[in-house]
Amino acid sequence: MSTVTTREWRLKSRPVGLPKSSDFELVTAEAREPAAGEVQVRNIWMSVDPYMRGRMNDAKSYAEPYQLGQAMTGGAIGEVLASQHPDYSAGDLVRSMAGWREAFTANPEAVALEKLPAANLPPQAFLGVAGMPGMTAYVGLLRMGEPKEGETVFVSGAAGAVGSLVVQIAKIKGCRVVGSAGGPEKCDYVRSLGADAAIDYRKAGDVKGLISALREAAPNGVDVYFDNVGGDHLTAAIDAANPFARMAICGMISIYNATKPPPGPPNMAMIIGKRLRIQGLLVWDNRDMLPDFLRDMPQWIADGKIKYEETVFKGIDKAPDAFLSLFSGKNTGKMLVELA
Ligand code: NAP
Ligand code: FER
Repeated sequence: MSTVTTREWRLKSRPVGLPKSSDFELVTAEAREPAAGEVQVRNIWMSVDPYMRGRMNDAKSYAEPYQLGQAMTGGAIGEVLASQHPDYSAGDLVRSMAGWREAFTANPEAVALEKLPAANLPPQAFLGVAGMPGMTAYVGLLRMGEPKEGETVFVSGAAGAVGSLVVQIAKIKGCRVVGSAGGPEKCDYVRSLGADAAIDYRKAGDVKGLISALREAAPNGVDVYFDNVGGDHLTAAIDAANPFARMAICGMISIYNATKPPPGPPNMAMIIGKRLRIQGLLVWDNRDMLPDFLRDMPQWIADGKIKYEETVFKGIDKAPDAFLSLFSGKNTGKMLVELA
């Protein structure tokens, strides 16, 4: 057992609009020997996720904001180096919320430490397809969307971590699937996942273009909309929605960096006549579905029904770049930082 030197990313200033590199600070710190009840962990992978942008604001939300001058947090996979806790031993692979750092010493409860679930998948899969984003796709589509065989599902952000899984789960459930993503290569990827049609929202241009592209891609209308993007995508989905369509509002990444309140969809009155059900989704509310998710997802992967992609930045120094790249769509599938 010994003290380990680590580097950790702290929030230096609260970003205005798209965060800048200067909003973050890489600081050297120590992960000391564990005291009684503690574990010392070296992180191998860390996750960067769009929700982290919200935690950089000093705003009331489902989670506490990141504190200035303190290490940021987020999902991470690591290996226990030393343990003074009866449930953990050196060599255990663990997941925690102590990301944005190379190593840490903590009480397991303080960092939501857990051993990786038993499934024959690489460890970093538990940050993506078999982790929070996978669970989000699963509960958002199945519980909020209630897709029925033959119905049309529209998902935005369809080449991303959550969206790429929504596409495939909807196909497993026998739906017709339309996905939108930025650029022709991502649209090819979305089709390769089984989507019946893909919309390049950049090519579509403005909201009028998006509406006509969606009408063309979903000639029978949209029964379920899984929103990862918000803004014009939500307007287009309301336009194309069939009566009694369900909308799972999972994310609105197009407005996370807005510096003034973005306008709502101008066609909201259609919610009435179409009797739309529009529901916000927080993955954590749905822990009761975790056993089902951990049964289905590894099985679907083993059966070849679910494919998943990862985009990997290497080294702790690249973590802010990886995070910022979410907003310019540099990832296909789950964005990850490999630390060791
Ligand atoms: P992701 O989709 O893997 O990565 C973000 C993607 O967003 C980028 O690759 C980019 O793809 C797209 N994007 C960025 N700016 C955009 C813009 N202005 N307009 C349209 N698309 C834009 O991220 P993820 O982790 O899977 O998360 C997807 C969404 O789910 C996010 O909105 C996130 O906040 C939300 N989420 C919610 C929960 C929850 O519990 N509610 C849990 C997890 C995730 P393109 O290249 O296609 O533009
Ligand atoms: C996310 C985007 C937004 C997310 C949570 C939120 C867990 C919640 C926002 C709020 O409470 O204001 O990706 O993931």
